[in-house]
Amino acid sequence: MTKPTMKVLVTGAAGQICYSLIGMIASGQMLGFDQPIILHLLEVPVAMDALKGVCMEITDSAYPLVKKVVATSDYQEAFTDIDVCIMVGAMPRKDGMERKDLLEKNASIFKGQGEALEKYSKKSVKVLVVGNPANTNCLIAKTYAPSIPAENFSALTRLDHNRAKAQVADRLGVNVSDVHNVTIWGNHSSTQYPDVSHGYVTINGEKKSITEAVNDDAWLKGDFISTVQKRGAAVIAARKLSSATSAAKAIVDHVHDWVLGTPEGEWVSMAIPSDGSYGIPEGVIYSFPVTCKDGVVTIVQGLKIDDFSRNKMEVTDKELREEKQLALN
Ligand SMILES: NC(=O)c1ccc[n+]([C@@H]2O[C@H](COP(=O)([O-])OP(=O)(O)OC[C@H]3O[C@@H](n4cnc5c(N)ncnc54)[C@H](O)[C@@H]3O)[C@@H](O)[C@H]2O)c1
Ligand SMILES: *C1O[C@H](CO)[C@@H](O)[C@H](O)[C@H]1NC(C)=O
Ligand SMILES: *[C@@H]1O[C@H](CO)[C@@H](O)[C@H](O)[C@H]1NC(C)=O
Ligand SMILES: *[C@@H]1O[C@H](CO)[C@@H](O)[C@H](O)[C@H]1NC(C)=O
Ligand SMILES: *[C@@H]1O[C@H](CO)[C@@H](O)[C@H](O)[C@H]1NC(C)=O
Ligand SMILES: CC(=O)N[C@H]1CO[C@H](CO)[C@@H](O)[C@@H]1O
Repeated sequence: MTKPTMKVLVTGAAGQICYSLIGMIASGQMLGFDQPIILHLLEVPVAMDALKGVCMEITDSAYPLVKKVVATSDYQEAFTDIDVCIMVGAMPRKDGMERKDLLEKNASIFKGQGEALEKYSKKSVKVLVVGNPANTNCLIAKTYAPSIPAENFSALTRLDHNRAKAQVADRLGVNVSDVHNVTIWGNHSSTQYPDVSHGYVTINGEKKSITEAVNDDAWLKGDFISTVQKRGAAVIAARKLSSATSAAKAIVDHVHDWVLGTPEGEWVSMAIPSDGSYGIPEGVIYSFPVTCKDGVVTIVQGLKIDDFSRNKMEVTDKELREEKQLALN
């Protein structure tokens, strides 16, 4: 029995993240190795030649799960009947560029694409916004697609989540898959709060809190947090281009867990419309610890928040609210 085909739209498909991403999706890493897909690839008209090259490479890779590829710069063609929408297309942040500049220039992209979601897509479409400023772009797209449930919009903080896990694993010399329940709170920016206070590691089959295993509070409250917060900038400084292959991997992880479920005993971080949990008022797209089952995202409840965490969670919330004002004006 083959599963019904799923339609996946990727925007910014000729860009550098998508150059890593499309192959991962086409091979089945994102939606399952038994899930046939139709790829919709959206680009701006000037990038259509480059996109043609990408399409040739998809053909040449001979992916058994790819039933069809639609490469287009037309919103109707791109957004019609899609099941998953991955919005990567935007202007990447360059060395020294302020996010404010990006915001003004690119809010209009997400307004137009939100309207296209509203008009052409299935109401059950799952939307992931990656293009920066991701949280606020997601809010804009959601605003212009009012008939799609808010629960089906999200922005990417999984890259930050993965970075936090990797830093802890490296510090402890353990497998990254033995690090669990770290949280990214807030905005995908340098004010995000990577929080390991509820996390645990499995060492020789035994669970231990990360705080206890690391046993270095100064590092956990200092260099660890700032390394994760500033990792994106560090990659840009080194590569002169923003993170691409790690962003692609994070996108695949995010959508995989959203559609197919988070593993038992584990939560992940997703930026989603706040429902008031943890005192973060509604109205912003904020990253929370979540579990997913049958396509439904649930915020992990009841975590104790100490003063150190509370303060950091509020800083990032305040910033998102300011940005929301700016964006919606
Ligand atoms: N949330 C995260 O964790 C995270 C991580 C890394 C990068 N990013 C962001 O992802 C975005 C893409 O990064 P990249 O390195 O692939 O950039 P890139 O410049 O290589 O590619 C972006 C592509 O988007 C296309 N594009 C622009 N406007 C478009 C539109 N209206 N419709 C369709 N396509 C459009 C461009 O033509 C370009 O090919 C950037 O905004 C970057 O800051 C986010
Ligand atoms: C979050 O915070 C910054 C403020 O420095 C804002 O400008 C930025 O665009 C936001 N980031 C995202 C990804 O939304
Ligand atoms: C979100 O989308 C899924 C399918 O992708 C759908 O089953 C679900 O009903 C949607 N969520 C809500 C709250 O409607
Ligand atoms: C890391 O963990 C994964 C999953 O448990 C396992 O498959 C892999 O072999 C481990 N790798 C190492 C180097 O221990
Ligand atoms: C980790 O998160 C999962 C999902 O919320 C939860 O079931 C589990 O109890 C958590 N583990 C620990 C040790 O807190
Ligand atoms: C639609 C839109 O305004 N896009 C802009 C996004 O930002 C880049 C970089 O400044 C501009 O080139 C785009 O025109």
